[in-house]
Amino acid sequence: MRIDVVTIFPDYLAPLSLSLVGKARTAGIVDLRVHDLRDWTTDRHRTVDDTPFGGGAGMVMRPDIWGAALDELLGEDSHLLLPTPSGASLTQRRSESIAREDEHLVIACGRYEGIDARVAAHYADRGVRVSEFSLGDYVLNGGEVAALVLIESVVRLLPGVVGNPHSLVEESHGEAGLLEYPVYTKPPVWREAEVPPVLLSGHHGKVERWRRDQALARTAERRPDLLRRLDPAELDKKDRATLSELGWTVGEHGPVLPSPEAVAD
Ligand code: J9N
Repeated sequence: MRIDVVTIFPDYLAPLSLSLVGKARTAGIVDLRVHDLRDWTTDRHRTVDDTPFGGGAGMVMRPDIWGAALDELLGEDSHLLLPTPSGASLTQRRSESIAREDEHLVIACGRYEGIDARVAAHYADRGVRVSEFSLGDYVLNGGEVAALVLIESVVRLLPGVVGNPHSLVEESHGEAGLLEYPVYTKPPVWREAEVPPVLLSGHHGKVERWRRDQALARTAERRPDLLRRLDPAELDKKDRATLSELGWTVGEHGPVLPSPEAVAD
């Protein structure tokens, strides 16, 4: 995969030389290049922004500078990605489809006030695949951290990057739609806290059941939104018994928590 990142802060992307993404680069699995947007300016001050039409606080990034950069970097089969707090949140499913389908990503990191809206519209009109994405409902100063997150989440899914592909499916936000169960290692007692005895029992079936129950209980407690989205066909009798003990019932659309008002007295 080829990835081009355009930013006014190229040093912000320095961590992409480290760890797993750094290894994927040296292994030739990903060709990642970081560009300074100011290289496409033509004035003495290397200006990339201007005041907003209609007034208001802050500055807006100029379409002419972005146009010059993106005309040069986009090819026939590129996916233009724009981090913005107004985009839909990045999800594991989205990272998976990018890792599976895209040959070339161009990530345009704007500042918080944004890039002139005609830029995304222009490339979409020209037939470029354009996606605005967010990381969540909080404000960053610019798109650089969002670019780092997207790149790490996608690159780790490329064939040959993560040593054991098994660890890619057994994790939180994996296909089961549940949070991960808690994990433990040695020592078996640490500051008087014991590892749950079932994990030391050597009984594989009991361990699997315990982990599934922990995943269900954690998801119910921490992410009821995820629990409600589970496909009821994926829940067996034992899952339903566990959920019932947690106060949930499984309806035709998935698990539901009966509201107190709905209970007859
Ligand atoms: N989730 C999120 C993205 C952002 C951005 S992208 C560019 C500026 C700010 N803030 N929050």
